[in-house]
Amino acid sequence: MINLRKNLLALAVLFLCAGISEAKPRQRDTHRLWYTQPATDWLQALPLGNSQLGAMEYGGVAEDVISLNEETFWSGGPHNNNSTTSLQHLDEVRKLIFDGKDQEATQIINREFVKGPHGQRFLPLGSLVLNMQGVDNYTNFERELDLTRAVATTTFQSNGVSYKREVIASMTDSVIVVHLSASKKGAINLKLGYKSELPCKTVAQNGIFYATIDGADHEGIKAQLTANVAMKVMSDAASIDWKDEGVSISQASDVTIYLTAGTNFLSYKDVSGDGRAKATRIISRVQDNFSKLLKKHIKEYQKYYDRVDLQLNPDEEQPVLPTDERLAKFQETQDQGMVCLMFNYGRYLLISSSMGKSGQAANLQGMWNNSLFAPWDSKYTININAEMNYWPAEVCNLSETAAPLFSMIRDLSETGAITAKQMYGCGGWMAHHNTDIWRIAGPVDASDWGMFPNGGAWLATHLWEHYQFTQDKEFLKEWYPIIKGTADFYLDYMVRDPKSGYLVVSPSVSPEHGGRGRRTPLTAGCTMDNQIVRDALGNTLAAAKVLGIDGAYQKKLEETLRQVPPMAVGQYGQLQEWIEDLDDPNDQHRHISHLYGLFPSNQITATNPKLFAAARKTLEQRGDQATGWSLGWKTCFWARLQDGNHAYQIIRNMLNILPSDRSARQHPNGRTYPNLFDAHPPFQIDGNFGVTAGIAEMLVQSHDGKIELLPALPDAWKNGKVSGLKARGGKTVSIEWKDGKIVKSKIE
Ligand code: FUC
Repeated sequence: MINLRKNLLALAVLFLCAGISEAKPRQRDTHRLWYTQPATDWLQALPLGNSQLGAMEYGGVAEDVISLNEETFWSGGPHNNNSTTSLQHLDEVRKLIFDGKDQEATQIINREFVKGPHGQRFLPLGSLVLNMQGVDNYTNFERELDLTRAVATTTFQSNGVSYKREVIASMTDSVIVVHLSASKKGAINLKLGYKSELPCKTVAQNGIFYATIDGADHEGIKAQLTANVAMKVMSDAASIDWKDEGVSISQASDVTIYLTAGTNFLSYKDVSGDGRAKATRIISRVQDNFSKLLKKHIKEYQKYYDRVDLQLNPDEEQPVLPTDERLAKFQETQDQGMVCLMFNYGRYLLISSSMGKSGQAANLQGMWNNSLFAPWDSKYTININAEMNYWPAEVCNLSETAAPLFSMIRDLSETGAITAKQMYGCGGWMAHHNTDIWRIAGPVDASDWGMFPNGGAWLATHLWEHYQFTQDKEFLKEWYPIIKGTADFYLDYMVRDPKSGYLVVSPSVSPEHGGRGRRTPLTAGCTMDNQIVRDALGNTLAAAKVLGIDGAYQKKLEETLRQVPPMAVGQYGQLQEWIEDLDDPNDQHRHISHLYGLFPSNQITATNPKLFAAARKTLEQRGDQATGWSLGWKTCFWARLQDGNHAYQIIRNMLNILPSDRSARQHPNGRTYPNLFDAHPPFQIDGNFGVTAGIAEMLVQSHDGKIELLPALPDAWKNGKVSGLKARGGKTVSIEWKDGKIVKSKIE
């Protein structure tokens, strides 16, 4: 490791020295995905989004498809999934767990606690289909996604005419905009249509084309949402023919298509909105021509994207290859521009899928889904995945993108208060391992996954982190009751373990994983429980201190914290996942929940060498392969262990192509699709966000009371610079290094 120790010990105060030199012109292909063929499936298409509307652009020639999403279009309607019988069985279940009868307890939970429904589905909106005449034979095809401007562009030539198609999800005007232009006057002859796998009616009225798409019933919950798409066209065409089945545009050289959508969703408990009126209002309001809209969009987008700049080995020659070929060769080339591209893509995806207080948080697929039945319903798994989505938010200087997450937390603090009271007789609020747009807080699926009572408290740690990074006291004041609500829940929910005498969370599971000799994951006081409790109570305590309130309550928190089981090192030198030493050193399960204390929390740091070494042993035992999201987490873990080379090895394992066609079978370790979406497989966006956070974490850390620069720099990142990353305490960090040694740095 290049000069690691020296860099490690670098304290903030030591680096208030020289400023960073002017950044070189951007390395273009660290900010651009490009291809020489149209996409033949969805995992080759390129994502665009303005948080409310999402689009996947295929870049077809004679036929192009733009697959669409609207963030509030989900199956079902307002409901909850709280059991009314769990409370009367709670004591019995706890006793059975303490007596080692986890199987009997599991049966009761499956019968009395997990009653369903098990979460609703995020639905596809349908697709805009563009059929262009006279371009069957084409040359010089290229399509790209420019991350510096959030624009997808397709260009080709046909019959001596140059055609260009640009697509944006406008960040300022709530519309998807498709702009087509041709070098020859009148060369564009185009038909626009709409298709959806859900029941859909289209109609043309007063120069607006509408599609009305029915929602879906799911698990006995009736569809209460309808989506409305509205589209209009501005063009120099000789004629535009509006028909209910589509729009025909003849002899144009310039066409701008504006498309928006709305549903009747207003909140998790209110579906009395009018999606058609909303869509009509938005589409009627947009009057700007493409170049004006584009300018506004780019300006708004760059406010966020331009905050951070990362360059790794910038003087190294980079392969000039289409992105899919470049990715396929990465194991050989180890071209670090590809790592930068992945990092930039993560920032792009977060800006595109998560903005605005009234927006929806990024779900398992961000906001891009073309399937009627998306994997895991494309909902929110809150025993790791939804949290991982937001790991880059603060450190990558994109605090604003967390606003939709905070709105979801606020909703859950309401629905989860009912769950806490009704299901467990507790105050405060809680949520289990899954939720959806209706903010269900009860357990789903079955005890093995569902009986995780810590989803709400884990989410709420993001509120405290936001304060840590921004030092915004007003924010802390506003959100304190919700942070405190998670502590209130544990104060009531925890019970005394008759064996150890500690206060433990019960019933619980260490996410989706059981220990040796146990037949089910059901348990009490597992390591992750205790770590999350320490954060929930500890963050509440720290917040109360900052705000100077709740003196007596602070004492109670302190007393309780002393009674939470400490972390333990087991027989194989590993950090124990459970209160008993049940780990199997050959087990390579994807969830490494007990290392929550290492990342995202800060309970295991180099200042405690015993736990630090045990965490390392656990990671070694779990190996370097995993599902996409688990690799994202492992990158963060190795970064926190300050082992840059190992963190980089995990990034390499992630940057392993998984083709989206049949040849996928030959790539069992493929973890990144041709469009750079992360592969669990299937596609899950959390891995994209996890690795983005991990790369940032390799460069700057601030979780242990100091700012560390280049704490986990791998040998492969010999030279480089980064600017604009954030550290706790409201600091902005820039670093430049050569031969692994810092040459310039700035902390503002
Ligand atoms: C958790 C994980 C799975 C998957 C799902 C969405 O259940 O264990 O691997 O990522 O969430």
